[in-house]
Amino acid sequence: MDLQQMDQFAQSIIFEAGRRIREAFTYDLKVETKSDANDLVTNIDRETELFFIEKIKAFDATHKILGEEGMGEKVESLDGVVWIIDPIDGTMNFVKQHRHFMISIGIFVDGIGELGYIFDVMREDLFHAIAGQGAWYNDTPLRKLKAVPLKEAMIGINASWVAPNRRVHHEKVIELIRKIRGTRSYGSAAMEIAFVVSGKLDAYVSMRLSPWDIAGGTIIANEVGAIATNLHGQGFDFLHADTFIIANPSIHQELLENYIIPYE
Ligand code: 2AM
Ligand code: CA
Ligand code: CA
Ligand code: CA
Repeated sequence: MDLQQMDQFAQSIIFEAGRRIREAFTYDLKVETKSDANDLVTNIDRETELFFIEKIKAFDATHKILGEEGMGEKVESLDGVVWIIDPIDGTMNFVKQHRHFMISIGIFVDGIGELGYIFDVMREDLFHAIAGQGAWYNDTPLRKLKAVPLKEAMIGINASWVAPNRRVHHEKVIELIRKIRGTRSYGSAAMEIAFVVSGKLDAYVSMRLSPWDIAGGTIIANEVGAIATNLHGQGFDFLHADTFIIANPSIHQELLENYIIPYE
């Protein structure tokens, strides 16, 4: 497996997909809802996923593709080469703000995350990693994360912890919010993960994410020493949805032990 060659190919189709998405703003987006009224998808999400599938299959027909919009084949294991793709992460931002949305891709070889990408489409900013070789923000290497005390931490979390079907002990989250420097909520899991691996956030927590939301980001995380697990401290399996936390290694355990405590 030539990772360098696959990395070049992946970067080329990511930049091309980005150009196509930016051009799409010149014609109408068709917006539909999925599981609920706030769960959006557009024709561009689907077209972008199809674009990736066609390009990847032409590159190597044995590669499998697991994408959010389900335009590829059914993927039931991580055997062989598997691309896990979110064609647009932050679809609500895409529709409403025309910015702050990402292409997120993780490439696994026999279950090992080897190449990870988070691409800010409007800024043309790429976060990427090659397992064992490092991670970069465009051409600049990303450093190993430096320790941060919890009271100085800035944490990405959205308001779902106060939702009626909340999954964590909310009084503990209130304690956490009082203790830390501040919270942020950007509406794109991939963007928040990109901020954690580059030290602009110290942790990001979500009550429910799918493999395509985090695949690229967790591969980048490994290279900078960020720790990504579910809220029980276990590794994500990349075939099912789960709770999620990624954090600076100096606060990951403290967050899970004392503040972000799931009901079951
Ligand atoms: P998406 O834009 O690709 O759907 C904020 O909503 C973040 O949570 C986004 O990264 C979004 O990804 C993700 N997300 C995961 N499941 C979602 C759902 N059911 N509805 C809305 N956003 C979801
Ligand atoms: Ca979605
Ligand atoms: Ca997503
Ligand atoms: Ca998406």
